[in-house]
Amino acid sequence: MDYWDPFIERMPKSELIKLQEKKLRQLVAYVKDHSKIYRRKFKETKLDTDDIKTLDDLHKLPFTIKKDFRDNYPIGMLCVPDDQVIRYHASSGTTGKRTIVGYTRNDIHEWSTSLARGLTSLGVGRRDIIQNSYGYGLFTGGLGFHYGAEMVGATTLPTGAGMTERQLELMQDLGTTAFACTPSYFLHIAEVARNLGIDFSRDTKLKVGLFGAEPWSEDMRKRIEESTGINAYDVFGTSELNGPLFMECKYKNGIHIWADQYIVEIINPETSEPVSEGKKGELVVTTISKEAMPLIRYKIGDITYIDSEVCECGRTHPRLMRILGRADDMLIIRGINVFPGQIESVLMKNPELSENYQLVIDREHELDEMTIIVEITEKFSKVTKPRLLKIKQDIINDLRNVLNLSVEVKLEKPGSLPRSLGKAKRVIDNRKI
Ligand code: DLL
Repeated sequence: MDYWDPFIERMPKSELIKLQEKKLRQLVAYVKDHSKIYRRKFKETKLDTDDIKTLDDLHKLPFTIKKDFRDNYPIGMLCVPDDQVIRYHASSGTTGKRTIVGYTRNDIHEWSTSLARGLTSLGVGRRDIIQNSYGYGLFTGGLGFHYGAEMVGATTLPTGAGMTERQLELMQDLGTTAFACTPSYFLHIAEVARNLGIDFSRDTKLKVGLFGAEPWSEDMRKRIEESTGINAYDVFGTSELNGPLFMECKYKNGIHIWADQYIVEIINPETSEPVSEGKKGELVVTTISKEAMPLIRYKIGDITYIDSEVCECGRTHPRLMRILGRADDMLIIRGINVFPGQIESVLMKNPELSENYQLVIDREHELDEMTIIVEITEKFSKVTKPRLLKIKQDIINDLRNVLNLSVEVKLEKPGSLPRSLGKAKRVIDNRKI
């Protein structure tokens, strides 16, 4: 097993905690000195910063939320003078005003190091060619992966998003071994490849997919791996914490967080109280290595759970189990909590159904109606009407069992739903609430 930094990655837990505690104390002193916003937050919560000594004191610190970025737009969250900032990225702002994140030279180094550790943990290194199809520009996916890939000495092919046929041509011409993009865009690439008669195992050297930036299920992974013969790994991150940061190792048993750089907590999204290890809740992260825009107890909004057991690969840092959805993505349909991921899991168990689906929610006569539109795969597109009716009824029954909810299902021809180059838009909520 290769490690990027064996000393840190296999550090005994007790030492790792000591390191986190030391860096936490430094962080609290740093933001007190460098940030008006945190000074104000500490004052409002009557926090005596000398009281923050160990991880047990973490809960005394105030949360940071996306609104803090928005209220202090564009760069009020900066803790360094402008001349120390060497880059800005911004989130797309689809759910409100965009957030701008600044980076010092050291922040870029730490960020690239997180990715270098992850890439090494899943076996990608200097002999690999990484085709990076995450969007370059303000989105963190492109440049984030680019720097991480260069750090491990891989050859980077910075194609960015889109131009699918060109992606496939370059993949074959240059012998791409690892492909980085959203899982939904990779499904689109795989579909175009099929239509062009390209077989990944026969015609390409592709071995690894580095997929993230949007939720995807274990069943989706199975689909991708079985249909293309590659190993699909989950990558997690968010722009406020730098960008893509953490990934699964070869064992695909959770996403390795780097505890010397980030402290993670899981809280109950309703009460904000910590939940016990292994229980689902909202992810909260404190950055203990960032300079330009460090964050204390940042509520990311994603729902997941943590496993702190040492991984089979020997790494001692905690692992995020799959991201189950966002606290604010949870749909409430006729009073029932529904995560889109639960629906995806049911759909993906049916070999007749493709990975292209959309959930449309309407409100008719004060009642929520959810329609699931899903494409039939090319292979099954010629099945008889009675068979189609049977498939549809089976999905309705399975969803009723899983969600406790009756939904409408529409089966569509292959190619009828829009495809995405980046994050897929799966949910269309037409309710005016
Ligand atoms: O999506 C950073 C990124 C780029 C991650 C490339 C991975 C790969 P944002 O645009 O700020 O940053 O979106 C962050 O996307 O809070 C999650 O809700 C979602 N997300 C990211 N990765 C995953 C994943 C980038 N592996 C938001 N599974 C996060 C599920 C994910 N959701």
